[in-house]
Formats: sequence, structure tokens, C-alpha cells
Amino acid sequence: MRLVEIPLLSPFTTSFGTEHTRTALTFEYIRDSIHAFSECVTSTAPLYSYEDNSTALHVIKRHLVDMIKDEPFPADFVERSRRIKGHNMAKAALEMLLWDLKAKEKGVPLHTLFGNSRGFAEVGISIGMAPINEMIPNVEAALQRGYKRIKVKIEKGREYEIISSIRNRFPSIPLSADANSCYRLSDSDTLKRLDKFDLLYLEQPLQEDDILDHSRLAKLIATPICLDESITSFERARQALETGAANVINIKPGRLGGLHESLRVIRLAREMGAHVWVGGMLETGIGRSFNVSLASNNLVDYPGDTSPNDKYFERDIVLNPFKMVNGEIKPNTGPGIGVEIDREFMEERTRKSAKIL
Ligand code: OSB
Ligand code: MG
Repeated sequence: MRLVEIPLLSPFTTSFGTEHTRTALTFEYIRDSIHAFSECVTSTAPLYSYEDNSTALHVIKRHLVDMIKDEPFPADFVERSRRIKGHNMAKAALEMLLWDLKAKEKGVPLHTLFGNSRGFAEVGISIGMAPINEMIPNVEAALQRGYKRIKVKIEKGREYEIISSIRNRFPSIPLSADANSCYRLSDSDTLKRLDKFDLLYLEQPLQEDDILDHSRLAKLIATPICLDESITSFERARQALETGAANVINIKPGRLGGLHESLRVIRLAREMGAHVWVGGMLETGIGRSFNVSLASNNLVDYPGDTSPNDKYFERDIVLNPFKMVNGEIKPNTGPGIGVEIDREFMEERTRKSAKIL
């Protein structure tokens, strides 16, 4: 285990706060000549969900790490760890470590293990909040770089200003907004005023645990609803889709406890006529590579938040960052997640490390 701290190129502001650095809990599993890696998507504070780096490390060390001693398949680890309640991000860190291990054992790139690979991911951008005279040039620059969809963060009180300004300046771009759960059902009139801006979807308007009110909101506004924070399992996804709370799902393997559950949700959503895309949590090159592999799956039908590494960091802990060409990123060709670790930089940015198995 290593806790690495990498400065973000620019601060990232959402309705729950501003991030200046990515403090990532990373894992390396070594057996013979194989080195498998993973990254936990938690951060220093429980602002996106209840987990943070400390709770994740605690749960991993105390309750989960022994379950990977015999190198189970990811699906078996998911079964074993089910009796530990919640803590999906902690579980996902080990589940993904096992996926990388299995792919490296076979000597194949991770995305090929999922079946149905398109060979590339379609890429959109998530733009943080800032004064509107900074957000407009950020959108412009993203369009010039070839991003296929622009998502902007909004918060209560600024939604109309942000969306109307961007829509007026760019009348026909694929545009969405992410509220990170800052509204209540009683704000439906405020959200209804966004109907005329033809957003692809409004992401996570209401509380994380509120499928019921999302299904009510969906009937009150014309903009489709995409759920992120709320979708913590296959069953939650089924409930959201059955009740009409969402018809778009942001798939984050960390939030769902791993890639196995993510693939199940992707299949379910598409069978039920909904749309899916792969999100991000400001991951370093390690976590990013898992996301790009998953986003390359043919069933993923909307562009995701898997930007190239240089959107986030001046220098990342990998030597082979992703390049975006025409709004597309290809998964690495090496075995597993295919990242080459920048050992020197990783060492320099390590704040804490320990052998935990
Ligand atoms: O809600 O999708 C989100 C980042 C951190 C936590 C939550 C979210 C995000 C993003 C950025 O939107 C996605 C990315 O570029 O990694
Ligand atoms: Mg989101």
C-alpha cells in the first residue's frame, strides 16, 4: 500500500468542495515477476460518499486483504466480501487488483477479458465550477481538443447562470450538468428552468439514497436524469431503472465495488433501454487505465469522463500516459492495465507506505 499525493494542474470545484491535490491510496501485489496494481477512488474527506482514504485502508487491512491471499477470481472475491457491508471503494481496490493480476497472468490487456471491446473509449470532459468568464474558455478549449461531450459542474443558485451562458455561446454541443446531489425534490421548479437548454442529462440532482424522489423528479422535468452517487449496486441500478428514477447511469467501478458489478450494471441498463458511460474520480494513471479499459466496452454507449492524464496532472505516476485522438483513447496494449510505473516520481510523492499482506 502506498498513499501518494499529486498536485492537480488546476483546482477542481464541485458542489461539495474544491480539490487541489489527488491523494491516492494505491496497491501493488507482487508474485514472481508479476506486479499488479490498483487505486482506491476514495479521497481525504468523505464528501462524495461516506468512504475516505482512512476508512478504506482500515477496512482493507482489517477485513478484506486476507480474502485475496489465495488469489481468487474477482467474482469469487465479490462473493466472499459480500458479508462485509458497504465500503465498496475499499472492496473495489482489491477486486481490481485481482483483475489486473488475472490479466497479467494470461498476458492479455484487461479490456479483452470483458469481451466485446470496441478498442477505444469515447471521451467527454468534466469541467469544474469557476467564475463563468473562466468556464466559457475552458469549454472552448475542451471542444478544440476534440472532447465528444462537455459536462459542467453546477450548484444550487448557479445552475441557470452556468447552463444558459454555455448553451447560448455553444448552441448545439452535447452538454450535461452534474449537481453532485445538492438539490432536494422541492427544488424541482429551479431544475425545470433548465429544460429548455436541451441537456443530454442532469447528473445526480438529489441525495445519494433517494431513488424515490429521483423517480418523482423525472416526471416533473423534461431533462433525462443520470445517476452517479445513487448507483452503488446491481440492485440499486435495477430499482432506479424500474422506477424511472434514471435512464442514464454513470458507471464507476470504485463506487460499485469493482469491475464485476460494473459489467453487470452495464448489461442490465442496456437490456432495459437505458444508457451508460464510465465516470472518473480524478484518478492517477493507475485508476484511469481501469476506467479506459471498461469504457472501451461496446455496451458503453455514451462518452465518459476518462480524460487523458494531462488534464489533471503535470506529471503522473505512470510513464505511459493516455493520448486522446479525435476524442478517443485506446486502452494500453501491455498485459493487464498496461501502465509503466514512474518509480522515481511515485517514490517522491509517497507520503505513507506499508506491506499489508
Ligand atoms: O461526480 O463525477 C463526479 C470527480 C470527483 C468526484 C466525483 C465526480 C468527479 C468528476 C470528475 O466529475 C471526473 C474525472 O474527470 O475524473
Ligand atoms: Mg457525478
